[in-house]
Amino acid sequence: MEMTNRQVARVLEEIGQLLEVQGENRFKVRAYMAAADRIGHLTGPVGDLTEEELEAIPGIGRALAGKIHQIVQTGTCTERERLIDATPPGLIPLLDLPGVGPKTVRRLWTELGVEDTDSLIAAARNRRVRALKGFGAKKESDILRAAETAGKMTERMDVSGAKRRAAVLMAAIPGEAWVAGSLRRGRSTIGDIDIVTTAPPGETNRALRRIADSMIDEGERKTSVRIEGRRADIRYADTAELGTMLLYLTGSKAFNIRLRGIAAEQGMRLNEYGLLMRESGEVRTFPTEEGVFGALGMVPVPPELREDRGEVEYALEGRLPDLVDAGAIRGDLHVHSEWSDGTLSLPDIADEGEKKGYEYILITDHAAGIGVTHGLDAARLERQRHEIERVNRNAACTLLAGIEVDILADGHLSLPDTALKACDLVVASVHTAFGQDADTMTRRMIVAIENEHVDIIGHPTARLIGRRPPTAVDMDRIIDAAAATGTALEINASPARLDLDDIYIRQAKEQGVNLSIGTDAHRRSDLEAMRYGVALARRGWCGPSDILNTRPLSALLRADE
Ligand code: DGT
Ligand code: CA
Ligand code: CA
Ligand code: ZN
Repeated sequence: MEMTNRQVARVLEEIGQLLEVQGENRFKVRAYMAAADRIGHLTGPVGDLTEEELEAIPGIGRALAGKIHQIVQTGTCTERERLIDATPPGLIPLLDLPGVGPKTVRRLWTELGVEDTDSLIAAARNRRVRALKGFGAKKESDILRAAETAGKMTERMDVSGAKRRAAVLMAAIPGEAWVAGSLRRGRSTIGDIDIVTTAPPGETNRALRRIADSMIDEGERKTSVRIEGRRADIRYADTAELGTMLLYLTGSKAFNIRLRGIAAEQGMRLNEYGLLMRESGEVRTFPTEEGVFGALGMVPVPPELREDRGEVEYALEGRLPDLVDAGAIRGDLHVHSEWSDGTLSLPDIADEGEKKGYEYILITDHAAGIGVTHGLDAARLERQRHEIERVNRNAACTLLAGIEVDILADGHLSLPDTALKACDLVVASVHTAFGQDADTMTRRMIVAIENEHVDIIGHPTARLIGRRPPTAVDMDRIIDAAAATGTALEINASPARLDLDDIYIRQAKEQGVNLSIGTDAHRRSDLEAMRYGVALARRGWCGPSDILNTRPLSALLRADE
């Protein structure tokens, strides 16, 4: 497996951080950080360089060249392994907490004996962190909040991890199986995996025993397993009862309760095995969900809507909203190339777009700004536009020249208006100063929304599932401002983000705000995330006309005028 320059740079950066946690020589720390930067900026693959050629790079000496060579070959090096061995494993995740760097981790460890998230939370609650020189009560409460959020957030899986585990289970089950629960409803995070199957329980349990980490509970009606550290519930159903079983296990709980109420009003009792007619005592069973909905006098409710947020009333009246589906998507509006921190070349992206049957892909590399290495300045952006024009001459999928510009802490953008004006579409996003209070963050983003060159606000809350909480932004005000200016809000489809929440998507849609779905792809496989974004749009009750990237190219660009 070939390591990308970016991956090699990450390993070097990690070594630098671990050296700092270990309190080692700061020149050595700096040498690794500088080497990471150099490797990140190389034009060709680092794997093509010999040790001698590596050594010829300024700032990379013989010892470092040897280590880089080792990293390219094996993904790690003895120095990194030594550091990992010397560092309590619970300390390493602390490096990812917002506002906590290697220096802080070192001091928490050596001065307070903190070794993991739990001991950090305990130290902060006991007011021991503020006692450290230079820390104080404010920093202590920031750290406590970050540590508590991180702990809570890792309790749920992101959808890609859930899909991967579900696929392993489905492949092992000797018969037909269907995903149910929150995963089927397209939620952005998943508590546990739910699967319904008509396969024989005995044989299935034996098969599951072979692939699961452990069996939590094993039976003829249902079995629970642990797979890759997470829980999955497998429910056995007869084909004749599959409709009510799938309906029950898909939920949500609130939707199920409503449905039972509807049944009760009509003199019936609904459970996972069928529909009991109270008067006659007859039990009707249903092989499909459609049959159950029909018997209740409802049109079938798509899984993404099943939250008891008004969909039941609509379904009883037979007029559910027309929801966007994957087939209506004509392009991706957020893709990074190797011009910034992505791995794909522009021709690669055009090829991928063609394979997907897309009409267009908006190239949105990072603009130069705080915290982004490789960001494009105005000159490189212009060069990229020429390259895009060249690629477009023989591409079936049109590349659009866009940019992902940073919304700086005061709302100004990290590129001048003249550079933005030349873009087909501009995505503006927050990538720094995440900790601003609600009012500052909201005003900051409204300045960007009101900028006439900004077309789309990228990942509006900047959350990273399981890793960084949403900013304090007041989404009501953002939606109002987007509605007033005609600026679109992004539904970021990356499973790491899935940013906006469905309730805000629906609110934006209801206020006439356009939504754009972008994968934020940095590598080939990331482009597959579009379906998660579509599921989220459906959860926000969006139809095709609410989504910018269902428009044909000409209409999309007209929206920019
Ligand atoms: P999760 O796992 O937290 O992401 O969310 P779900 O919706 O997958 O919830 P889960 O796994 O606890 O249960 C799966 C489905 O089973 C749920 O969507 C509806 C149904 N269910 C679970 N508990 C109850 C309950 O107490 N009452 C009713 N009516 N249905 C329930
Ligand atoms: Ca579940
Ligand atoms: Ca469950
Ligand atoms: Zn971004």
